[in-house]
Amino acid sequence: MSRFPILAPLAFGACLALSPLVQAQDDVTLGFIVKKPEQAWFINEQDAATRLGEEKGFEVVRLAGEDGQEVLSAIDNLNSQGAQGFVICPPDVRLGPTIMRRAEQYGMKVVTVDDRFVNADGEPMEAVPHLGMSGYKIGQQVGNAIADEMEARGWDPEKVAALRITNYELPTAKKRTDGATDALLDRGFQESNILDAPQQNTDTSSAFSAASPVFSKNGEYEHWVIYALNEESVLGGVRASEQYGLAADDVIGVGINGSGAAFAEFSREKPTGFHGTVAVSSTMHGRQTAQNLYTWVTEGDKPKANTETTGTLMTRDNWEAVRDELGL
Ligand code: FCA
Repeated sequence: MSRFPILAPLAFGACLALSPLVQAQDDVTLGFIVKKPEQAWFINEQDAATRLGEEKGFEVVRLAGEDGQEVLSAIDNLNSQGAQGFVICPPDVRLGPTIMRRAEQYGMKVVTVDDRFVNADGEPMEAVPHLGMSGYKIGQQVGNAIADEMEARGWDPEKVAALRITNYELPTAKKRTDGATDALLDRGFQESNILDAPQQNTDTSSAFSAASPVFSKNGEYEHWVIYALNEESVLGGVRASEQYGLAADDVIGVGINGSGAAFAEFSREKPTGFHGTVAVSSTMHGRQTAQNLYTWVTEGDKPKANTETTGTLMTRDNWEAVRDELGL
């Protein structure tokens, strides 16, 4: 009886000091590192995470990581600010093991968003919690949207080419274009009319450079459809089709994301070859990953290994309604 009142508080204090799992809630700083800080998709994710931090009382440090060096400096920078962890969309998924080594040196927790780390064998790093698109299904939605619009325009499949802008180094990108291809083939698209344009990156300018020569070498087709891992890349393909001299009516481009890049295109007075995009909530991606990391830091609950999100087709006709529905 005499010893407990003294020992119990001591033991409790020692426990708190030794337990790195649970963080006082008013002292949380989390990083949010993205590969393309200028793209609307990523700006929106970082905004949503920042807003959540304001609501819950933690700080979000927004950082760019456009290559491996920049990511490592961002992690050093976060460490000097006392951050407990970060959300990241890496510039190259193969950097996963290097990024994790640096984070572990500092005892930081890491979750990935959009692009999932792979290990040296190219397999997903299951130990790092991830949230991203269900790439194959969303790709199928793209393929079906293109097939529907081809039917609506009454195009003869023999005379239609597909510009498939690919990025096979990024697994989610491959899943998306594979899903679109499979859906198109199921709907009767001619396999030999699918022409590849491998892009170096995931942006508009790399897609434009990849697409231009494909148009100029294949002048025999009457109509074109265009797909890629995201709308930024499809827009690069659409711009290349315009430069080649194709009319908007002869092009059906369908993207993925539903971000400011698509809104700007739908807001143009005259329709372009950009028919639509499968919109996914970047707001939800940013908010949910920040929430998952915050819960992990403050309560010790590690998030689920993999969460896959779904999409909704957005066109010139419904884009504002879909945008509002997805909280964009
Ligand atoms: C990748 C793409 C982005 C976005 C994200 C969910 O990172 O590059 O445009 O589609 O997946």
